[in-house]
Amino acid sequence: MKYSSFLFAASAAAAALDMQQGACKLPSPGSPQIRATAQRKFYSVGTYTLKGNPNGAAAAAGGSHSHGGSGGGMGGMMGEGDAQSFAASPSGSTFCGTCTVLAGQIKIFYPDGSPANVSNGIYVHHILTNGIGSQPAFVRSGLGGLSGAMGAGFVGAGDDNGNRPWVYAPKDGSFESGFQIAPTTRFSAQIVLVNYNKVPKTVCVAYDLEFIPGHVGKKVKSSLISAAGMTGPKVDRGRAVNTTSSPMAFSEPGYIILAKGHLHDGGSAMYMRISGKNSYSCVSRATYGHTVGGEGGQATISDMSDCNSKPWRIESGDSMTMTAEYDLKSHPLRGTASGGEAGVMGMFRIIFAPDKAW
Ligand SMILES: *[C@@H]1O[C@H](CO)[C@@H](O)[C@H](O)[C@H]1NC(C)=O
Ligand SMILES: *[C@@H]1O[C@H](CO)[C@@H](O)[C@H](O)[C@H]1NC(C)=O
Ligand SMILES: [Cu+2]
Repeated sequence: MKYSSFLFAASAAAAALDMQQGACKLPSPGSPQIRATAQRKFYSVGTYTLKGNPNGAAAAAGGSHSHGGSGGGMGGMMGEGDAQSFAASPSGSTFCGTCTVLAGQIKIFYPDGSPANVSNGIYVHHILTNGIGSQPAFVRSGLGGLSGAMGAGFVGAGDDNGNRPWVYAPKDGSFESGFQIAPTTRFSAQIVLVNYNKVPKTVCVAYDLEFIPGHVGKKVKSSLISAAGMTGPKVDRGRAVNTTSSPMAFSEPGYIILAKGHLHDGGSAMYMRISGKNSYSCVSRATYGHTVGGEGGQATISDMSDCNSKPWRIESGDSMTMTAEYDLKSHPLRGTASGGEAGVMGMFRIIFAPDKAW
């Protein structure tokens, strides 16, 4: 579809929308993926209206690249000029009450229940949902850990990682574990979206959760750990470059259930290596595919592979090193709707099931 007709169709659809809150038709989720006996449901945290963007998707296709390539670091986290931020404060009773979440994924819908996504101009910059209340760190990550600053990371989505569920229990069934919540558990959600449409859009943010009622198995910890401290990885316009962390030691024994890289556009892969009593490696590779505004737009990351085929045994003192690889020759930084370039990040989301209850 040509861009002009895309916009015409989009504005006709928007005219028919009214801005009522909380009204979203949610499709029924599929069957459970981790345990056949689990339940699966959609829970909405709210309806959000995004302002129209004067430059539309043209900005994503050809940003003016006005700022340098030294890496925007945390700018990418907190939002560039084009991102619109909302805060939500769901509690356990917004979700499944007293339950153990085995897997979760955020899905965004228009009020009629159709998916809002990058093809129709809605780009998920970040949705981070953190438990309020501290989660003792399982890795001594120094500055690179957001784990210290935030509670346990619940289901989230990033530029790249909305397409696969976060998994809190081993798929191979070797033990039971999950993200345990209670009705009074409080969360703080930061919802950062970009609207590449010229017209306002209303979307509904829903959590697709697979869970078991009650508390079962090991209570997981979930942290986002950076390969490049708070400043973000290096980038170079002319070639692919790696940024490698210093070694970070695990501070308690347990199992890694899931490791999944988080990159922004421009990134090609995240590498993790663990050595000590145990040794593992994980490559989480970016696939580019989706385009902003449909055909002909700039390619953005459509998938990050993850490592979760079986749990990895970890002993206290095992050491982890991470590398973030950015390749701007193959993939430009995301063009922001205000004509600039988006910042970069290089992190791993780690879901850890400690031996010791906490
Ligand atoms: C976006 O949703 C539409 C359905 O409304 C679908 O056809 C399209 O493939 C989706 N695009 C992406 C990138 O998921
Ligand atoms: C980055 O490091 C990984 C893992 O060691 C390696 O496979 C890759 O080739 C490196 N890339 C560059 C650009 O050096
Ligand atoms: Cu990010």
